[in-house]
Amino acid sequence: MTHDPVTLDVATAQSRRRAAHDAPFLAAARGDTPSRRPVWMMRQAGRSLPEYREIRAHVGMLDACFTPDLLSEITLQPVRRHDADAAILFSDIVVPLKAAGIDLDIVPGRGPVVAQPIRTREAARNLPVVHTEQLQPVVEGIAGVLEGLREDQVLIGFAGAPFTLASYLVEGGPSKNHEVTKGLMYSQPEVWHELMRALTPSIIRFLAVQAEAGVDALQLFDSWAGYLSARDYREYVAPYSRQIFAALEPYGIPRIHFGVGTGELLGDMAVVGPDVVGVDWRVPLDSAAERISSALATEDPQGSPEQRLRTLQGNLDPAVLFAGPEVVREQVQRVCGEADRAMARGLARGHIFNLGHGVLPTTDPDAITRAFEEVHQQ
Ligand code: 1CP
Repeated sequence: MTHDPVTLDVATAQSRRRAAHDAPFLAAARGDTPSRRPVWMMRQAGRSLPEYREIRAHVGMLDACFTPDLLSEITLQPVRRHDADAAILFSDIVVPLKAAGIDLDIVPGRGPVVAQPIRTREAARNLPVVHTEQLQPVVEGIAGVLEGLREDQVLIGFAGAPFTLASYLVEGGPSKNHEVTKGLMYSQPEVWHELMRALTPSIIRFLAVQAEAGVDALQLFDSWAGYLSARDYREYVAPYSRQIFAALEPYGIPRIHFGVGTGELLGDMAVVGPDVVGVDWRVPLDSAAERISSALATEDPQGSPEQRLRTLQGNLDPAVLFAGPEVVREQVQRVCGEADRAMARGLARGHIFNLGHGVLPTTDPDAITRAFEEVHQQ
């Protein structure tokens, strides 16, 4: 199957966007000085919150993702509770696949499970591409979130990157080592590239739909890219992620890229086109900034020093939130200090505080609120 290029409606996106120009998140993403240090946390919406568990007691995960009122309410819960500078849309990386008609479910305690794993060229070629109309509940949910946010708070839309999505499709569900996926990638590269080519337009469309519904920023999650060597990342993944970032550029909103355990890939993930690079907790932010700026310099030797600067996002270890207020305070200060050092050394242009991966389900919500307060004092 050949895929039509995704056409963008930049004017609609601009008309839907609120005047959140001075929002701390946007200032930090651009490299301006924010009025306070912005903070949000991956998986801030979800099981750590009793108000979320109450809603989810009566409704399945995917049903919640396709019910506009519920998805706006769940998205706003952590923003209200923790005074977050950004909301992340309550959805899931498999939502565009489900919307396109792929038979999958999100199984409690496990994650996305796909009824018929995609392992052949034919299956890859026949993968449906999502249409805008199939994502209408997401568009309506976004409108509800935007109504509930203050002007200085932003909404982040997101999608899973091709490698991470492919892993669920090829394995058939969550995987520890991603061996079926990598086995296919190495043994049948033509099938792999067919699958990447089939997924890329759906990812672009899912992100474009969110941009045109008015989100203020977009994050591409390549959660499991850290399982790849840099060489394999460049050959099998980077071209598609690069295509996605390039396609979104006309919207002019910050584009964030993040993966777990990607210390060795930070430079490669930075050169495919994000404005903000998410860093997991294993690499101090100042070391991360060195890796990012040196990769950008190598990629574009003629570029100006400013062109080598990205905003850092991260990177408190989510487990620190279990260690009590004193440790949280110290560790928040350490992370902010590392980010400030990177900026002072001219290696980064801004800092958006986050965890180094998602909030763990058993985290005490009050510990999260205290961490937000601590960041705002930095
Ligand atoms: O019953 C439940 O509450 C299910 C748990 C859950 C939640 C809360 C899943 C199943 N998805 C989500 C929401 C979700 N997923 C959000 C929005 C909420 C927020 O961040 O505040 C986001 C951004 C995601 C993205 C997502 N889903 C990623 C990328 C981010 C990451 O954490 O790395 C991935 C890898 C998934 C797959 C997925 N969905 C759900 C689970 C448990 C998993 C991971 C499964 C695995 O370990 O492979």
